[in-house]
Amino acid sequence: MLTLRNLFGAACLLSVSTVATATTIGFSQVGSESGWRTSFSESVRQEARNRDIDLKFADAQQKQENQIRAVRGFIAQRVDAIIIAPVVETGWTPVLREAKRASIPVVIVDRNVQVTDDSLYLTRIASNFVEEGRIVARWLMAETAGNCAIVELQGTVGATAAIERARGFNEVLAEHPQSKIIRSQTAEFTRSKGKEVMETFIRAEQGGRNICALWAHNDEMALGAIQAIKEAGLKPGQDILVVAVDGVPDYFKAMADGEANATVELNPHLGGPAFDAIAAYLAGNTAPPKRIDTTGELFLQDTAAAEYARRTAQ
Ligand code: GZL
Repeated sequence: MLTLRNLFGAACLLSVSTVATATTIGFSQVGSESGWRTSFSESVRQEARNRDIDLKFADAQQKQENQIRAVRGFIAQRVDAIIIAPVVETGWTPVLREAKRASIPVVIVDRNVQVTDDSLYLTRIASNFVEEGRIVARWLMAETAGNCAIVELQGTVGATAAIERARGFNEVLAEHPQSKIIRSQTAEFTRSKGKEVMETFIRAEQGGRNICALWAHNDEMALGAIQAIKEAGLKPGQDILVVAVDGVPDYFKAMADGEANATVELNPHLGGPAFDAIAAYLAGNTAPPKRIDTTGELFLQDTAAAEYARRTAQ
């Protein structure tokens, strides 16, 4: 006979089993070096809350050793799955093998890992960084009739986004012999380093008068460089054209103010597709596509004010 006592006991058992089945996922994030990165992190956290996922978030402050330590910690905690946003491409094979030996699926998001055995991760969700570089370069070559002396602020050395954006940009530049990159240096994807390096470029290039355009591998570095251009008495977006990638709100504001010219949006909402791939795997679909593409589109000054309003209203 079903008594209230039995019913209560069954309810407790069910609630414990429900709690016990909540998915636990470890997320090793690069850091918080840019506006894009922080919006990416917030998007993943929100998506985890939406799905009742117990997210273990580890910020590596842009150091790979911190990421590897965090992933080993997730393995020791026996999480259900691991998401890695790798700061650089190399050095991942040993810890990915440890995750595989522990039968814990790993999803790579954003930048890539350089491994010979792609069974070490379930899938990679990311933009096509080479295409981002091509899109920006094509716009700049059209804007300058293929005749432009360019300074380049590179992203973090060894990061896929830096390697591949440069590859795509240079591929298009090679079609325009009147254009070339006259100075290039890493500014580590940060605003402060972007300002610092651009100041040295300006000093080295006749107070900036030799420079036709700045190509920055992300908006954050470009925003720092814009400050340096203004402090040198020049007009960013006019005296020196400014092009970048990410599509962060502050950069849309700069374009709306005429201080920057173009960017390619980088989708920060990578948590949903990552959680979907993990859920499918845990439900028995062990073969999601190896690569999920999230490449964004080009944005220019003509829509910047509306885009800024839309993105800051939310
Ligand atoms: C690219 C991503 C880059 C962003 C930067 O997908 O890895 O890292 O473009 C961030 O803003 O630092």
